[in-house]
Amino acid sequence: MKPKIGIPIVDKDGSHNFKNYVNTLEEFSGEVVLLIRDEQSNDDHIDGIHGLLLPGGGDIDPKFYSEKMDPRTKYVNIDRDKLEIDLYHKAIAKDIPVFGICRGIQVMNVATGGSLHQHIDEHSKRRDGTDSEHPINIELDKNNLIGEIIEMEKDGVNSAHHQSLNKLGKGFVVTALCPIDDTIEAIEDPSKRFVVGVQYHPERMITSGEFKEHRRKLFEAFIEAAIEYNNR
Ligand SMILES: [Mn+2]
Repeated sequence: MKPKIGIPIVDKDGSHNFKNYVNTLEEFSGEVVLLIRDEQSNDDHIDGIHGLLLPGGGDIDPKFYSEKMDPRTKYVNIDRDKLEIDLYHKAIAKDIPVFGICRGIQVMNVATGGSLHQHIDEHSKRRDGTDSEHPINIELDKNNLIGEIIEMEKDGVNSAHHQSLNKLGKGFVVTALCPIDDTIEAIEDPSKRFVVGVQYHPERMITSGEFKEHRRKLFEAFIEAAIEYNNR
């Protein structure tokens, strides 16, 4: 049986923007469930899923980490912030595997009391709209998941974010950094079976051989964790 992977959606028409995530999860044998909050019953259907994917998107309202809005903070959607923070806590309470991508790693951090840099210059997309790229150093020495999954201390990733993690959320360890400026590129909660966040976009890392491998390894590991959760 394919594991069911939930992706939070605040409005039904929003599903179109999540095509990349849906296609990638299906490619690695996940069944995608869109977690649309039902206002009538307030049921978010978390009970039926075996993994939670927190996808990319606009910025989180800085009130969730007690800071004033920087004018460069953009595309804020409070309903989405609330839904994703709430689903994160519900998933954690049940030890459901969580994989956060870009905005997703930021949601995980803010949900646990961490904060964000509201604007950094060097990690955005290129002027032509394509993802930029930079090296990452992966922590291999601490028995962490990403070290085990990627099995390389140095790799390259894409980059398309203008915010980044500042104060780390409770329970997390940093497992990958950009060596140029020490921007946090991956975190995980070692007390959980699979709670991993990455600042880059593995679902879009399909261009070169090396990137492809990184993408495959991460998604296979997430799906594997969801299968294990389902079989527990
Ligand atoms: Mn980056």
